[in-house]
Amino acid sequence: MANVTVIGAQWGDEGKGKIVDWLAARADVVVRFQGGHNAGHTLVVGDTTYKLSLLPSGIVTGTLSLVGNGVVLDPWALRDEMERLKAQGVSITAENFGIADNCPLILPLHRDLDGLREAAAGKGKIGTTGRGIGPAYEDKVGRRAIRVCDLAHLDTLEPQLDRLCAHHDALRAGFGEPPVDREKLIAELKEIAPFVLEFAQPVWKRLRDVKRDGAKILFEGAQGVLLDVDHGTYPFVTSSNTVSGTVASGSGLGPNSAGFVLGIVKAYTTRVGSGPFPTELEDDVGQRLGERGHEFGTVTARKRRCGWFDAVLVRQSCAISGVTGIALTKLDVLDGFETIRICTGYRLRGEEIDYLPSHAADQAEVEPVYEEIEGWQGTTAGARSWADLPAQAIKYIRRIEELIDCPVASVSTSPERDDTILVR
Ligand code: 2SA
Ligand code: MG
Repeated sequence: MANVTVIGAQWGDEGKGKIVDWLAARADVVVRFQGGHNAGHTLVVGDTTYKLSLLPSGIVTGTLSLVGNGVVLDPWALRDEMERLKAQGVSITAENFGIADNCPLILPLHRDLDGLREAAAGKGKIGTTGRGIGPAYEDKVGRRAIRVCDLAHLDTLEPQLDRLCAHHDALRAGFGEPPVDREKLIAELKEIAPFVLEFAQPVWKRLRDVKRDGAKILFEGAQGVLLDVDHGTYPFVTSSNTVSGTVASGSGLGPNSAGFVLGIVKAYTTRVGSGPFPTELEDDVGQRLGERGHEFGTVTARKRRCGWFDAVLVRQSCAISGVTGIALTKLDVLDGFETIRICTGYRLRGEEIDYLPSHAADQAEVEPVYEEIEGWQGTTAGARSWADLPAQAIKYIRRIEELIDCPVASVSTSPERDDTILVR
């Protein structure tokens, strides 16, 4: 196996966890390069279910796991997650886990701001995970962030804290909130610093060295391309770049390290939070997809919105992320539908278009153009080879492949690790 980059090609929750787990067992290093603990990966290994938010999936199998600089890190949430996993018997040490020392921190004040804004936004809210992700990235690009390496220099942090707090105090005042409690913040940072510093290192350098030794690297993306801050359904997006290109800037290895870009694609479409969703079904078909697919968020347990497969969106995601092949997941959820619809294009004010336009109002207004195919009566659940699939299911997969202009590399037919069909 060469290096592999795994990204979601829809709005997240495409079933990356299962695929990443499978690949992690074959990699020497697993790297997170964007996002934070807003991600949620569920790994089912034997009888045990592991729920990961920030830790790279390799941690469960003891594979070297690194958090790159493109991530925003909440050290308290990390400590809780590590304690939970350790209680499940997972070993996490400075040998198998590392954090980039130039990684910005998510502080309690970021979570406060995330919550205050969402509460004030009413109907216009983004539907964030409430983890402080957006405000933390804002402070990073605003050059005000406290980073992991600052934890080793807490005695000289005053000028940085002045700038950070001045900014946040002004924002908080707008919500009628008291200023940041600086003494409390410093005390919290002092308390957490030794825990973080045990794992802190220049991750770019560690990666350079393992690359030199021929290590196989798995880059583990979070969320999905349609939540990318540039290419997604802005402003209803997360605050990081979720596309494959972020592998380079978010870890400190060049763009030629991405390797095989595997786009994870669900056989239908889901989204959590607000924002446009052209193929959304608010009827009993949508209800049925949600129930059969257990469509609830790993992190926040929120109910996901469901709809038919949207080939326009996936085609766009694959192009933007340079996807080499896709892993199609949750095909079994479509078992037993009499007819299945695929969105092949949009109609916008009477005109047919073959892409998602950039403006939010246009995105909200596009109407899907559907093609209908006959469903299959047999079951695909648990299928492990092409021969196990009903002919109509194969037809559905082949049609998707054609419409998205990208080959299908694998098909997943249940949450079980082995219920996977490798296509080539
Ligand atoms: P944020 O918190 O600022 O990143 O939220 C902004 C938007 O990004 C969406 N978002 C997600 N969508 C799907 N899955 C995500 N991760 C968890 C999971 C979600 C969960 O994998 O299950 O448990 O609820 C994720 N993270 C962010 C979010 O819904 C907003 O639309
Ligand atoms: Mg998820």
